[in-house]
Amino acid sequence: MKMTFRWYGSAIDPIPLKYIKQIPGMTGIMGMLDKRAGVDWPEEEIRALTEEVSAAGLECEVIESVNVHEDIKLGGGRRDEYIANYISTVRTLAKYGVKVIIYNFMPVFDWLRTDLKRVIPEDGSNSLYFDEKDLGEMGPLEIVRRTAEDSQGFSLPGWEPERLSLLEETLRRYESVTPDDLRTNYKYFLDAVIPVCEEAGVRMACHPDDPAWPIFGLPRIAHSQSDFDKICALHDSPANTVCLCTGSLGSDPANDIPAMIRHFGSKDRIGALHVRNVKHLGYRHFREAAHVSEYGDLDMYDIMKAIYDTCPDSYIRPDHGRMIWDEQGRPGYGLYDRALGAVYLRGVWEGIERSEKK
Ligand code: DNO
Repeated sequence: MKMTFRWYGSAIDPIPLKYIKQIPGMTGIMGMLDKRAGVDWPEEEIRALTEEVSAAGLECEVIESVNVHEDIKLGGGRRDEYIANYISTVRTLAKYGVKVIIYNFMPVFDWLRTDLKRVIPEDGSNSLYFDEKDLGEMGPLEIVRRTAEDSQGFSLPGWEPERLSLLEETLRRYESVTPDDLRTNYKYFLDAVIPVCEEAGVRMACHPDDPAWPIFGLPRIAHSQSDFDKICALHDSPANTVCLCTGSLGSDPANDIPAMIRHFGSKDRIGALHVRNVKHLGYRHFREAAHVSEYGDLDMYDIMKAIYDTCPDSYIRPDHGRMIWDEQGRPGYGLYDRALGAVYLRGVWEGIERSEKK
């Protein structure tokens, strides 16, 4: 298991690499460049990022949020141009030692919440919160406005302002798109990109829909085991993998997360994992929780054991968690609770490792 930490780059991440290095068990980061979807990431910036990370004694083998342009998802007129840029980015990342690229195929929105700092009454911390009822009342424009306001000036992954400025137009373009249409366009993308990944030694890892159901009537095709079976079958290759995000999939209590890890892990189809906990509050209603099993509804021992048994060499990162100790930071990406989460997960791992070796 390689324990990593999400890092946005020194220009926009308030957390210095040396703090990440000080978290016990940390081997590397899941890095990114803050780029619009569709852009070919400049080699100079990729080189600078990977050099900075390795100078800090950490690895940069996973890159996150190489976002897919809506034209690719919609099968629009300029998709070949955007796919060519994507392929060029894949090649450059591989050249600088990147082994896994995390992306998603969610129409319009990346992850979505109705409150970015809902106070947890039990301890006074706050965390990301979602209630489908509130979503219905707000509608897409209002949710974007509130998310921007609540993010307190921090950029949020997948919420690039340029893309959201086209929100109404993009929503209209999706009106007639069915899940099968989306899968057809997805296959077109994978058929072009995966052979390049195989040649370059990189794996693509698709992040699930978050939350794990359709929102605003948009087609969503990545929120259950059978969805990901279909995605893997669109272009069957060890380079076409799942980013198994326990919290995104776990927002739907019907998803059995340890079983899904075993299913995809035993087929070598997990490229990376995001590990976090959620507390179910009702129908399509949840909040994010401390990583520790008893504080949420996901069993972290069963999750880590499934990883240990089926894909023990995976890249993992603690995800989200709460904002604690009055930390002011990018919602979902505070330092403290993610660091506690990482060390807790490392502890669970140590326990499993020792008892298995007896
Ligand atoms: C949310 C993140 C996602 C993820 C992207 C990958 O907190 O896990 O934004 O990075 O979906 O493309």
